[in-house]
Amino acid sequence: DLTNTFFKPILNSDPPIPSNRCTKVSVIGVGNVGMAIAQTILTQDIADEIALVDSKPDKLRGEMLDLQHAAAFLPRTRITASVDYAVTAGSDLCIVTAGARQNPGESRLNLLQRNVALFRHIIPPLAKSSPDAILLIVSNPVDVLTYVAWKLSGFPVNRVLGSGTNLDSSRFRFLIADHIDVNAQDVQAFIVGEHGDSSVALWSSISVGGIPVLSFLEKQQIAYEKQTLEDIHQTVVGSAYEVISLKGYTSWAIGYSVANLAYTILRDQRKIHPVTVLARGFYGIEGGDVFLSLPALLGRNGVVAVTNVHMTDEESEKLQKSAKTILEMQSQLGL
Ligand code: 6V0
Repeated sequence: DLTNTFFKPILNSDPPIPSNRCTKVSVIGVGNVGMAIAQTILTQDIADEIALVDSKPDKLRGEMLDLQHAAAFLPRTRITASVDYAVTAGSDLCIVTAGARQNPGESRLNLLQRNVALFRHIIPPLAKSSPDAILLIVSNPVDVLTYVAWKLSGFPVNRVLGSGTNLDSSRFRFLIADHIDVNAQDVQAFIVGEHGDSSVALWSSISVGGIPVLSFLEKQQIAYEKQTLEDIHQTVVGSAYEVISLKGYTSWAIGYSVANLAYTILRDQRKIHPVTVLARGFYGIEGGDVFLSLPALLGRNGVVAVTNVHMTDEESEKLQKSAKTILEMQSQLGL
């Protein structure tokens, strides 16, 4: 073989260590979002292999080749692709971004039902090929589809999560950081609940460089308008709509946001991210197996725990309302 033609083994060396323990990530759906995630993961050097799956074979092969051609500039990563789920076998992390797009005038419920039908074709073969993997759902509506993926995979609840409000929280941190002209990484702020219109901004727990913002302002008797806070949250809620109306889709921020989750999970960073998890029993959320975003501790086992962050009565009431909105949608699926 070519390796032995090019290289002579050094004398008296140990036999090669079997290289069968590699970190493998699969990305299902190679649209704008799937490819932004795949390419960001590539630059972070967290996977030895990335497997791509899509239902369109030409698009899939084109995307695979285009990434492979960047090999000279990137950490060594094997990139494979197929319409067959066998290519995903033995994955540590499976990221699902496949989804139908909303047709003009189509209701969200109708779109959801079409995506549930897609998930029936995607999740069972994915779970079968990688029975020990962590499933990370990105397709929208992400909260309900994470529930659907949990049901269809039969996986334990720690190994099924959704990207949820991780992106909304990053938009929120950016806007606050911009407002006070500080690095967004120094702003600790969570948006929880539904990834979408009923999301909840946890103003009471925002801190900048360790300083709790609202109580600081109150102590200094600095007046702030509640409306200013509400406006920032509304800008976050409108962000996706704005980007989609301007460029047709969102990609870079969701790419970084999901690659960041992949890093925390695969490198066992035990960092706290607001992501979609089974929320029943937390913060007074009752009434069924509802999935929505809460600040969760993530590591190599997936979801390790949910953080006991302080919420005001108003915030936890809003969160419970958000849970009801999602449960209503879920109850119409008959799963
Ligand atoms: P896109 O560019 O239309 O890509 C979707 C891809 O899925 C296409 O390449 C399709 O061929 C593929 N696909 C469709 N059906 C199947 C199937 N059965 N098996 C395999 N592949 C299939 O969409 P885009 O990439 O822009 O968005 C993908 C999903 O991510 C959508 O549901 C978005 O709403 C969702 N997003 C979620 C975000 C979040 O924060 N959770 C953020 C942005 C987008």
